[in-house]
Amino acid sequence: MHRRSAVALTAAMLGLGLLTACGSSDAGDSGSGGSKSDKITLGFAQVGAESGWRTANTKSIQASAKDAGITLKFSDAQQKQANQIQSIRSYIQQKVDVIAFSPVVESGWDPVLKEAKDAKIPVILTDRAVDSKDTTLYKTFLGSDFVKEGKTAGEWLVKDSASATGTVNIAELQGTTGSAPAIDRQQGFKEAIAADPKLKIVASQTGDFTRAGGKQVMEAFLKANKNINVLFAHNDDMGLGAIEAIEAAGLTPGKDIKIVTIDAVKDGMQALSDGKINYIVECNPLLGPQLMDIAKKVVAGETVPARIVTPDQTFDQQQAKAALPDRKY
Ligand code: GZL
Repeated sequence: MHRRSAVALTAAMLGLGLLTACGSSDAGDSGSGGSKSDKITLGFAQVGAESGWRTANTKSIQASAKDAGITLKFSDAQQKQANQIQSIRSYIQQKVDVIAFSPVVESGWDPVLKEAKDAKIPVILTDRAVDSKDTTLYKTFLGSDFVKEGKTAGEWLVKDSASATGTVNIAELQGTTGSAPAIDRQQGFKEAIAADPKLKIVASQTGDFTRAGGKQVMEAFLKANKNINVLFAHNDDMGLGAIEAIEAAGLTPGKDIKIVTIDAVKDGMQALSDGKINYIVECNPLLGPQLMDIAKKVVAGETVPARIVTPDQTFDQQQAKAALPDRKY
């Protein structure tokens, strides 16, 4: 019998209380009596709450699970890989139906993903990727193309600097060291600015995707470099922190130092509208609906594409002004 119809038949029999599902977990099982409800239980191990983007991403996942009738077990790793690994192990012990997570860094996931595979629990990568060579360890990677985001930011700078005479000194605030978005955005940006030899990165350091990190590192950049012309921040939050440092140094963000960032969260879009940021490449955090759809398909044994790319757009000042009133995040 085809797997899908077997699953459908099992679900029907479960509904009639004719079967108790094997591997059911009593924790959080809202089913009545001995039979497990046919509700899917998804274990999600989130990176943390480091930025406006992450907050919006968490809200999207939580709201979408509710809308989809999926029981969500959720953990916040406070940007520590050990905490994410511990959460995934806990979900395996609880025998959830499916696991999803946004890997805080690319490396070091094979052992725990092999444990999930051995437990026959499918894994969905959301937002960020892992560098594992064994792609059977997860069903799909749902998220934006970070290399393209970095490239788009760099291409804007090449155009914007076309009429500049002399060297354009660039400071770069990198995201979390070892994370897919930091590695890929840096790569894409570097590839794009190679088109114009006057564009030079004179300072580059991680601000860990946080506002406080961006402010602290920008203060150090400004002390060490007297002539920074442009800031490329891997996310809005670090850019917003850098704006505080730039203003405290008596400079005008968006004019004395042009700023290009990635995410397009509301606070970033407001700064763009106010002229303190000059250009933003969006990275859409609202992955919840797609994640729930993928979770249902994966649990039903359906095949899903190995890579699902989230579409992004870009904003200049006028576009930010127009988009702000309806901005969902
Ligand atoms: C990108 C996401 C990044 C955001 C940051 O998909 O992983 O992490 O750009 C967030 O704001 O902290």
